[in-house]
Amino acid sequence: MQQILDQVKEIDVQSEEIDFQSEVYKDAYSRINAIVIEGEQEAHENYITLSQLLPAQAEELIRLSKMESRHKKGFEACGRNLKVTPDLEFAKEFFSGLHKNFQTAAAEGKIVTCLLIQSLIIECFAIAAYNIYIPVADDFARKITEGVVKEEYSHLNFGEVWLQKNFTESKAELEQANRQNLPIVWKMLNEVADDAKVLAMEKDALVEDFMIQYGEALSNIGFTTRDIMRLSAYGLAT
Ligand code: Y39
Ligand code: FE
Ligand code: FE
Ligand code: FE
Repeated sequence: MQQILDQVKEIDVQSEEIDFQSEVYKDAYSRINAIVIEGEQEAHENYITLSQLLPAQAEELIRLSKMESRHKKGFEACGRNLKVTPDLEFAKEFFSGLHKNFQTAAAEGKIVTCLLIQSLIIECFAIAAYNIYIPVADDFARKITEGVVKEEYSHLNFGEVWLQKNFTESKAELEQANRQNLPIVWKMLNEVADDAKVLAMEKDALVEDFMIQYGEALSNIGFTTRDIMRLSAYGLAT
């Protein structure tokens, strides 16, 4: 218990020491905030696309897509609160690899690949980033992010449940989609590492949290520990 209290205190001190109004903080925030806003926008669109690919679950998927637009509004407010203008052009470029792969998969009716990209990879990336951000966020953004991350777990759960039910038929496509898309995630993490560091978010912590979330998701779907080791580190060469 004392250990937990010390940890909480340490986190508190850490976020008190950050100057949220410094130019260097606001500059880094203009990109990270944009990434999150663009990510939420694309997630919104991706769940609408998934609702067309999975008409039996359209109602639930539309519900998820609406949550994503609320998340976007929340993060826009975080940027306004710090008087930061998000660099949305940078963010579009940042997501272009996963975006293109999702679009192509959707056009080919590859539901498994779409679910892997949005509901596993992007949701795990979001959960890792939001969990690492919460202790070092300004008070306004912390409250918003705490509300958002709870919902991201339910989006991840949607993908896990569907892929677990259809595991046998999906396995080969999951392997292939993982090989195609996981290296893109490591590249994205490298691209954002310096800006994240300015916000007091360490790259190692982001990688670790992502691997934990993603590994747990793969396990829930039905992969063996051996498969998970191989899949979750694919393309990671730091
Ligand atoms: O499902 C979702 O809501 C995910 C789209 C949102 C993307 C979040 C992307 C977070 C990456 C931030 C990297 C900061 C270090
Ligand atoms: Fe979201
Ligand atoms: Fe999100
Ligand atoms: Fe989400």
